[in-house]
Amino acid sequence: LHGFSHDIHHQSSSIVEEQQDPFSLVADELSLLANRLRSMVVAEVPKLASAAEYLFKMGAEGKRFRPTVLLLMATALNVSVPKPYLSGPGDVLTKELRARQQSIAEITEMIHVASLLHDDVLDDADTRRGIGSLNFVMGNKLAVLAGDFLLSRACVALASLKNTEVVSLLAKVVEHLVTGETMQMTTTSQQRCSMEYYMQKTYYKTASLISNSCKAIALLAGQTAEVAMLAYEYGRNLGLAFQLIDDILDFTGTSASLGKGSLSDIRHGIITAPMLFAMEEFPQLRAVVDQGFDDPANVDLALEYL
Ligand code: GRG
Repeated sequence: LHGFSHDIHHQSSSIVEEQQDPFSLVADELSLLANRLRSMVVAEVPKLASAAEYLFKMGAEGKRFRPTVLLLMATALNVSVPKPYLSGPGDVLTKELRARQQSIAEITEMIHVASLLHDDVLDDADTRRGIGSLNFVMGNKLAVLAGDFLLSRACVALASLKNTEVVSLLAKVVEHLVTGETMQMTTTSQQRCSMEYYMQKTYYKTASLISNSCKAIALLAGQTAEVAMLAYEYGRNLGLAFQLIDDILDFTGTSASLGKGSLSDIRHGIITAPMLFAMEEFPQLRAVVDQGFDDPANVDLALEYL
């Protein structure tokens, strides 16, 4: 993100000079997004309504990394919106365009939160974003239904953009999330210890949402297929890097900094990048990994190699 804000610096130095932090560059739009999400997920049935309210509770909103990247991507790409697209009253069209891109940021966050809800059920997690996870507070059944509800609201918002390419891009991401999660759940010992498998799974689980939503921002801006592909590549690499750092933080972070318990991957038997790199250096770690991590003593043993 800092690299990204550096690029913007060249285009619009005044914005960055005032506020160096990339998140604060879009602070107003992030609070608009928070309000919009709250109003978009109001449900008819009281139980579902209170689940939705809990999800977008103030102070437990997560980092909003994806919306921030998308809004900054929009700022970068709208600078050079092709002229034919802007023919007519430029200001109105630019505002409309920005609103459509804000909608992509909202849809992306809704898909992300839906995936977190289902993930916490699958992992039986008790904490998320520094508070009790929805499954912990309201039960697995409601957490699954709240995830489905959010996905439905995301689909409705997506359809209203009336852009079939963007709809199919983001609809496909849901399949990718499910694919990545399934790949993670059903590995053979060989796959668990393969960097190639890890990267493929990580693309599906984390990078696909970021890359395809970045591409959607470019497409809405009327950019060429080439620029849209570059936006996709940027998002893909950023998403992979984000997950690598997330994997490291699982080993180095604290409950307070992570908003959930640390060492959760290894305790769930998930082999992430730090362990894969350690295995390259210490081949004897493979035998420890193969024993699984049901026994906490084995977790401690593996940690000695990291
Ligand atoms: C129902 C859409 C849907 C999917 C079901 C469970 C599942 C399939 C997919 C799980 C995908 C998943 C949880 C990937 C991890 C992505 C990730 C790095 C999450 C953490 O993101 P942060 O750190 O979280 O941005 P905050 O809370 O800050 O938003």
